[in-house]
Amino acid sequence: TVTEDDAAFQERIDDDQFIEPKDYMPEAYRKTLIRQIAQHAHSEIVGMLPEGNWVTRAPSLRRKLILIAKIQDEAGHGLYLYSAAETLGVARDDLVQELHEGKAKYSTIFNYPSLNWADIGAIGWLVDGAAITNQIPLCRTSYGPYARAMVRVCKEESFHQRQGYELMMAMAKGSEAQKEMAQDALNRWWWPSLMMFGPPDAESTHTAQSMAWKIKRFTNDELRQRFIDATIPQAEALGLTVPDPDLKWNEERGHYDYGEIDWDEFWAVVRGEGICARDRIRDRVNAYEDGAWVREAAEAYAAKQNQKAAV
Ligand code: FAQ
Repeated sequence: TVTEDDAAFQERIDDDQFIEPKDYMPEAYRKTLIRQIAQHAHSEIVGMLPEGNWVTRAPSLRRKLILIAKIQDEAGHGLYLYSAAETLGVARDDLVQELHEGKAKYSTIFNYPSLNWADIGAIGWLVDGAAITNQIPLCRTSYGPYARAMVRVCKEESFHQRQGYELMMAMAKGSEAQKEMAQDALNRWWWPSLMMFGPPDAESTHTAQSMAWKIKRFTNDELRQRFIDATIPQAEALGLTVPDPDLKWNEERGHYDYGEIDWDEFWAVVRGEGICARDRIRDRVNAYEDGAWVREAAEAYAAKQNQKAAV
């Protein structure tokens, strides 16, 4: 049954108004947002790991500086997102604990290994490219704190995408061996990047309701197509080959047709069977435990400041 409150809420959504933390919202809307924002936050934090793998082996000081700055940005994104989730009445500590217990989802993409230096380029180009395609529309998602967090996140992701593409360009126009590394990275990251957009619309549990609530502004398949259409000319400019023999421009549709995505692989990675899944959680738990002294020091400092203020 739809209550009067629910009907008024839907009217506000239909009128493109933002919903703010203290406004009325249906419980299911709140739950969906907590789920999506928390998964998004976890993705940003776990997403630091594949790139962190290359910090000590970046080939020049310039590349190392760029990479460290990018990884630091991802940490910031995770923190804004946990804060946005907290406005819905959950505690960040609880969300983090669920991640560490292996109960929370994060993007499948971060369970693949980063094997050669060109992977850092491919991650920026493709993974950040896919992330922007998905997140630009989220700047107009119906929940105010999430939408506002996305504005800055998208600006930073655009820089990340550019640095990745510039790195790919250097590799693709470099020596024969560098070009091979670039092609190898594209071969391994292409399909997992397409999977970032989630299951096909027909199998997506949440899309219909999330579209009605304007949490999502486009469906998974719409955004996947938009990403493919934008990225193919970029691959051509690099002189690299996208590993999909069925990829073909469809004049009638005005879009690229593409081959079948391996959805069995996708669901296996969602279930936690990705190549790096265990390493990722172990690394996060270790980082959290190793950082305990920082949290304790911050708490001791805050207590001291409070004591001073009370005097
Ligand atoms: N991985 O009904 P739907 C980044 C799950 S970008 C894992 O379609 P929904 C930047 C889904 O949770 C990456 N699980 O779900 C960066 C649901 O399971 P549940 C993060 C997935 O929510 C770059 C079930 O399948 N971006 O981090 C995936 O309507 C470089 C059914 O799916 C975001 O999170 C997947 N790929 O649509 C950082 C963006 N796809 O919860 C470092 C915000 C689906 O029922 C380095 N999120 N599932 O148990 C979204 O836009 C949406 O949540 C979708 C999924 C589109 C991801």
